[in-house]
Amino acid sequence: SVALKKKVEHSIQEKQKVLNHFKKEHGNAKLGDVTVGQVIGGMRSMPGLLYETSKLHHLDGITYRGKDLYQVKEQSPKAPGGSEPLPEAALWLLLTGEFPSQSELQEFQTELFNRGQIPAEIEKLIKSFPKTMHPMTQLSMGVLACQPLSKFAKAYHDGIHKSKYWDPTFEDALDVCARVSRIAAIIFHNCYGDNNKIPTADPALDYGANFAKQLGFNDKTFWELMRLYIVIHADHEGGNVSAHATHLVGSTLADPYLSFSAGMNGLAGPLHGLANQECLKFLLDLQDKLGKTWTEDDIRQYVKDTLASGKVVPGYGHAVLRKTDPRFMCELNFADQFISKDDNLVNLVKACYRVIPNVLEATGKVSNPWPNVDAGSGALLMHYGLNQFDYYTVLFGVSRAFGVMAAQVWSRGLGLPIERPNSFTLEHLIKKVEHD
Ligand code: NMX
Ligand code: MLT
Repeated sequence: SVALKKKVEHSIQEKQKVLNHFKKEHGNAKLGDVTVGQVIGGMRSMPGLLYETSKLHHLDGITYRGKDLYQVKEQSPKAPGGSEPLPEAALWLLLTGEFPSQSELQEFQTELFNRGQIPAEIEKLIKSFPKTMHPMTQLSMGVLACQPLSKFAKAYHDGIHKSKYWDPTFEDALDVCARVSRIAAIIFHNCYGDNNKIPTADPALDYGANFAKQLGFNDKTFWELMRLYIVIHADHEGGNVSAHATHLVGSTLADPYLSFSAGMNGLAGPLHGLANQECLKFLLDLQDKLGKTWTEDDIRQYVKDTLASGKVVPGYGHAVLRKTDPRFMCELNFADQFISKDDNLVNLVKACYRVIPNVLEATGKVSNPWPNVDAGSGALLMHYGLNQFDYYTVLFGVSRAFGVMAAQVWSRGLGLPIERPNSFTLEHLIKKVEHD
């Protein structure tokens, strides 16, 4: 959309002035000290990144351009008759800081639909991936298969001036967001169905509905869930592994396809995105063991056994959050609004929420005993019959594209340099501390 590109260009120019002035005036201002514990401990809470699209607060959760998820849900344009925020409106918000008007939104929806087309030979390649390959591996490879379409890579090869990097990045970022749901739909049918019979996308539908439709789901409430799911998983500031991996790889001027694929490899780890698949498995194993008449005492014991066997309780804890993840609350609110009170799995999620934080707290070492987004998503998807839980992280990946790709447009717009922090051997670290 010409309007969107103009808005992005204008706000990048304005922000660039602020950044240049700020860097000149305050480039040497200190943000804090770095401790040995942080260097050894995965850089927890160490400031180190400029990331424009979202900011995480340890108690209030994520804000997209200053709006928390409840405000996003309330203020976002909705599908006709719907109550959930629209992913394409969230993408516009992440890129510009505001929601689109109704006419801007309609034009943008059509544009994304058109950008979502994938050339036949690339679709054929993605369809040839083995059924047994993990869907996240297929997602990463599917995105890479589209990399030859990169407009940034071509523009760079043709000698584009560095002040213009953001422009082909913007083009690629929108293409990646538009294409990723098509790639994901092909993967779904590769793994669990017949990839010669993928339902077609409908230009009259919004992004979330179209994605759900291509997966083979026609329940309108599931479409609402997909819209909400994509919006709440889209961004979680810059330090989480998928955003940081995308940002890091992008900082080399690798194009958005290469960088997003790298981010997806990080999302595929069980401590990050894959936790939602692990989480559902945890709940189903619990149901398998205890039947549907479990009690809170049963859950307590099951969690203690899990901890005693040296495993983490998936869906609980967070590196930054210190309270229940608002994304989990959005999931519970959705369940309360749309799912009947006798869904055993959803009730199990709620019972876990009553029981697990106390058990984790009692270990004395878990920094955040509260549920994160993964604790609830699987049970909602199961309710609508999406029970292929190997696939859940792909849904997360489709959503994460919206955040990390919008952020990449801004990173190139602000001219951020290649990332290159310092590392130490343990010996160097010990010597440095002893000599200081
Ligand atoms: N179950 C059991 N132990 C836990 C849990 C948990 N859910 N969360 C933290 N701990 C342990 C952690 O393993 C560590 O133990 P040790 O010292 O023996 O290595 C100790 O508590 C301190 O870790 P924290 O500082 O609380 O957590 P950290 O910031 O290192 O890690 C997570 C954050 C999210 C990786 C961690 O809480 C975890 O593994 N949770 C379960 C997996 C999960 O739900 N991941 C999804 C994250 C959200 N996402 O959307 O990606
Ligand atoms: C995320 O959404 O990326 C996760 O909650 C992990 C994180 O923020 O570290």
